[in-house]
Amino acid sequence: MLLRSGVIKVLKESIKNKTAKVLIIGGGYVGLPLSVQCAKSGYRTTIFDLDENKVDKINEGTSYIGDVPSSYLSKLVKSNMLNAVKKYNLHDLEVDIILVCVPTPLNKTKDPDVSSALNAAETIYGTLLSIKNEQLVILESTVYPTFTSGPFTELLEDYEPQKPLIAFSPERIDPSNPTYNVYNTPKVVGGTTQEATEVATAFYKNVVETVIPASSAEVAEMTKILENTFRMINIGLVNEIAIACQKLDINVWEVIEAASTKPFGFMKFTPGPGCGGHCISQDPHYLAWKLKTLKFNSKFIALAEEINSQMPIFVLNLISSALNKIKKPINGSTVLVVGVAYKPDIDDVRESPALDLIELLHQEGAETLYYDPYVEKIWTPRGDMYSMVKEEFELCTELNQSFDCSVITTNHSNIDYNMILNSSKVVVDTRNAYKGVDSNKIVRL
Ligand code: SAJ
Repeated sequence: MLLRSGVIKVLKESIKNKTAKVLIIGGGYVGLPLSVQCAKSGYRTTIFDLDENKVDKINEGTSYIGDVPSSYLSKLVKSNMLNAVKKYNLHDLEVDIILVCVPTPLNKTKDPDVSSALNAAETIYGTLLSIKNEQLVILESTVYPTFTSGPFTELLEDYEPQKPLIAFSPERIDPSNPTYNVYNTPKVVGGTTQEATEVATAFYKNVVETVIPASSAEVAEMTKILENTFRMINIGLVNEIAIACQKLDINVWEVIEAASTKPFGFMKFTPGPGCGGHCISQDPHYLAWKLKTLKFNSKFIALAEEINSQMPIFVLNLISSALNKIKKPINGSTVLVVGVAYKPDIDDVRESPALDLIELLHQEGAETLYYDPYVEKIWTPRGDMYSMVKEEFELCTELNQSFDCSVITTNHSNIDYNMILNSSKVVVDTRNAYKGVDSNKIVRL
């Protein structure tokens, strides 16, 4: 049995000459692009996912993630640089580097659900470590600070003879971002030991353009939390500014454009019907939860959450006053919600505030329909299912009939907003989709 130092030397060598084999646990919007980048960089890469459909699709070379073209994926699969496995045949895998990219959502009470990350650790401990002497395990899923060196490592630490090197590196995937991808987005990485940081840094340097070593896993965990809490709080601020401007009868969009001319010390955020997505609206609650265990309440996160989560109600009131203009109550009116994805030009509806608004409209008795070219079907938080209103929508626009009110909740770039305006009696615009359009039919956030 090699001494630990010798084993680590072997691992470093295998990283350097790219004979190291990589396993990615979790083939989702983080794991699949990362796997492709690892394989493209010359590392034989395997993806393990509990969803057997995903495993089959990957092995067929069929991508299910917009940012990963199937042509890319199939080339790597055909050249045997990338494949996927199902639970039952993890045992015959000899891997050196394991990247954990599993979902770490919040539960209903906004407490972190890290069960998938702990299950991944058990999978590693139970099946994989027994195969190889030394391994590098890097957690990429968003967690609360101290989780990596705490519960995640504790699951692995009584493993003999060799404990794996363990590090944390926050995923910075921005779905459908046309400029930034896995390769050119700088990668922060911090190990539970200095050695783990060094080895993880050496690996990522062969996979991405820029690597930023941190002095610990906690620094890397907190980096991710700061990045996304910064956004959530500024979204909350600009939403409160929008409410203030409504009360002062000032056009908030003009104010934001004017403030954006400041070449330093200002960063543009825009208001909307709330804060959706699986990152920004969720990650800051990891920090809030951890701080609560330390008897500290983060006021900023709680306040931003309060403002952002109230925005659907604020928009409902805008719809009510817009319908009042045409002497119609919400109850019985036909309201078309336009754009239900959580941000423009993607099909992801997770935590989308449009779903909350649809539920509120339904509760108020509106005949609620939605139109979103990216999303065929949705379920509201209460579980009601809606299919996209393709037929009625096209009929209305062709026959120039009209919806009592249309509300723009997500401003996809491929929607004809003029058509929406012509086929609605009033329009509530929460995304400045009608910038520069002068019409008394439009009520703006
Ligand atoms: N939102 C606003 N106003 C804004 C910005 C966002 O209302 O000024 C809303 C969006 O409509 C959405 C939510 O907030 O519902 C989140 O938007 P986001 O632009 O932050 O998009 P995400 O959630 O996809 O965030 C990702 C993040 N990437 C990772 O966490 C790895 C984030 O760090 C990126 O900065 C962000 O994409 C981005 O820049 O697009």
